[in-house]
Amino acid sequence: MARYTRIAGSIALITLKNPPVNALSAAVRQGITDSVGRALSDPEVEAVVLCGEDGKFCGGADIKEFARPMTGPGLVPMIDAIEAGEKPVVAAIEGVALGGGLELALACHYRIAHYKARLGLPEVTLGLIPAAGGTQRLPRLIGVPAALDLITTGRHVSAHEALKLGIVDRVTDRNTLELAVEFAKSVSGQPLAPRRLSTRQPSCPTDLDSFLEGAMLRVRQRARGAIAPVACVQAVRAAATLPFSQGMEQEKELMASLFTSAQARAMQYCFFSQRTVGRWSMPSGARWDNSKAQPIHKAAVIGLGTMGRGIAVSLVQAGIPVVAVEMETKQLEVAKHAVTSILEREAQKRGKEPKLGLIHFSIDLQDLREVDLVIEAVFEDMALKKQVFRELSSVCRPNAFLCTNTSSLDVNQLAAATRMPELVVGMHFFAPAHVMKLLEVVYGPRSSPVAVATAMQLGKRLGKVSVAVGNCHGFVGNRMLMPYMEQSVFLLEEGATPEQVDQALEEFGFPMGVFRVSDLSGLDVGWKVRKGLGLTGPGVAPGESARIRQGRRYCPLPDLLCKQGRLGQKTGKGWYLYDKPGGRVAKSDPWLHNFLEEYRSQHGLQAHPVSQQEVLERCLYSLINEGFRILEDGIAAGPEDIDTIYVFGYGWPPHRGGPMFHAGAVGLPTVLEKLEHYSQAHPDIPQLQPSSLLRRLVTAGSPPIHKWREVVKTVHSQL
Ligand code: 3H9
Repeated sequence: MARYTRIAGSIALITLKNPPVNALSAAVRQGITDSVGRALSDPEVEAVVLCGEDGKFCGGADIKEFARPMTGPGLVPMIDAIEAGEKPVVAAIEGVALGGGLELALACHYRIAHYKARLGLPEVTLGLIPAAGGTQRLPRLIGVPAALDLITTGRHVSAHEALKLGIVDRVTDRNTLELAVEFAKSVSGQPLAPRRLSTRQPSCPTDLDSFLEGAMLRVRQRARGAIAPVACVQAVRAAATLPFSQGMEQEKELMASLFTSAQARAMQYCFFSQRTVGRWSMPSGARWDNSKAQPIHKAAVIGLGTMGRGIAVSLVQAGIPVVAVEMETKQLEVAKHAVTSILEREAQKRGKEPKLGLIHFSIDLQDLREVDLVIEAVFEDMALKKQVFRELSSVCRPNAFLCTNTSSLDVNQLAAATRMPELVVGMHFFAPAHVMKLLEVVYGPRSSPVAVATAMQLGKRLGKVSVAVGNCHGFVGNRMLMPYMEQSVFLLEEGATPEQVDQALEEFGFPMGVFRVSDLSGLDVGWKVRKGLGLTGPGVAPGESARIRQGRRYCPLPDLLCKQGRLGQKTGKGWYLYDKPGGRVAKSDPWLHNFLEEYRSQHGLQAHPVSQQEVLERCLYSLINEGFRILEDGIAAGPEDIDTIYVFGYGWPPHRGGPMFHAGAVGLPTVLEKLEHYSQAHPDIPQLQPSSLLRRLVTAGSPPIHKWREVVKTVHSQL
């Protein structure tokens, strides 16, 4: 709703009231419409101030209403009435003015923002466009290029950037409401026509057509198949080329086609999933709301390779003092140089001073005596990590949390090497750790709820999307990646090329196909894991067939490339060829194609044409199948956790919701039928055998994804 009050004699104050973000629900729209009408018709009111309760202007249209039939007044007529009114309306923006919230502010004649406020039109991240006039008014206020940037990326800007762009008229560190009231008084009686954005001409680049064409090209490339960013460009083009009323018509038409689209549903599911995962739970019954996090005043990172450096940078950027430890002086100096330059570069990007004083580099473990939490990021080797945990356990305070950044190793074994196993959890960051948003917080059977709550809370402070997951090989993300990667190499044995597989996955929406990613991260990473699992190297029993391991199909192709020194970009060749070691541009490699042919003939394999459909079904459904097993095993609390991990950590296109959402969108019976088909064709690949949870869900009539948790609960209760 909206509260109407009269203050300072002649000012009507309209306060949006809909916690937590004052979203524009039907009741709020009704409240604003009524209050604006009242203010305009009251002869004693000279000006109006619009604000939001609890220090938040407005988070936009109420996304929860999107799934229901629309009730109450429309946003567009409400906004138009504000702009057309004959009394000045001043928006007093605190906290956020996002989406419909900013569109509401753009209809006001003046905008005053608190310096901590954030503004933006993030509709594109929900699969939509700002369709309450945002695509038409913003270009008329700040020009086509700047508006296009904000609308197609959905990025939030600070109040200071908004002032520079011309979105707001004033920024204040005082009481925003008081200033807005003073301001409203000072402008009452002044002509309003120049302040109505709908009457302005947008400022356009001189070569508008080629500018818009170039923008469309760039947006299409970045969109990876998402339709909303393209519609954003079309709507801004309408603003640049058509009168306001016709532009509004175009905006409405574009929104109508997006609003009910599968992509918008997927992206809104992602939005809510990201929030659902914050309400974590453990099988023991410990939850986000009954487990108290401990404050972290000082942390440490042990091992300053690529991951450790990124983690240290993340901690410093969040304002947490860090002790950064390496084993030897020489390595420490190299790491110090690298961390310092990342901190300087990142600070420069944000126009801030680097917080170099917060980090202390050391080779002495005794420096860890005072820290509240340690993140171990040494080499991925169980014996080495156990040694480190034993030492940490004797050096650190008894109540210090000991976290490991392992990407797959058993957290429980590390906990067992310490005196306080309940204080040990996994904090699995993704590279580069100061950039990637995902954090898997891994609890072992002995991890205490306090330790999990503390790691989750720390993740939030670092700006990460943190997901609590159980302990198993590879946790959630990497465990699901294994069958996906296996299928991709099996497809090479059967006749596909890396180019074909990558193209299918990139057209689906991944930023990079599986082989390009493998070249980027280094083929030796997986080689080491497979050696550790006894799948290759000295651990393999003599006489075992090259293509069978532990009774299942195995593909030695990646191992063979590693043995040839083809480790990916760093050696200048892997699945593709690069112009030099460290080169970035992947080219097809005739050598590799010959090698694949020779390999097939050596193993008596008949190449057959592999369709794009088969690539997608084999790679994606095997990954999804593992996701169902993970739910069944209780490693992830719900499908939202898995989907959030994949969208934020593994490049799954958000407009496809995440792997589990995708399974629901394709239809669970279809996924089941395809898996049955492929597992019959390849009985030596057990990962293709449909999981029992998938079968159960199909038997239960394929309920919508938000009901899956109930089915999983029944499965667990029957175990
Ligand atoms: C739009 O405006 C369309 C128009 O252009 C045209 C229409 C014709 N609605 O994120 P938090 C809930 S589209 C409903 O944890 P924070 C959220 O689900 C909209 N609910 O807090 C959560 O609920 P719960 C364009 C919303 O402080 C709770 O609020 N606007 C909405 O970290 C707290 O959220 C956007 O895209 C909403 N609009 O961040 C902005 N927003 O506690 C979307 C939030 O039950 N919102 N909730 O899980 C955000 O980006 C962040 O929520 C915000 C606050 C930055 C505002």
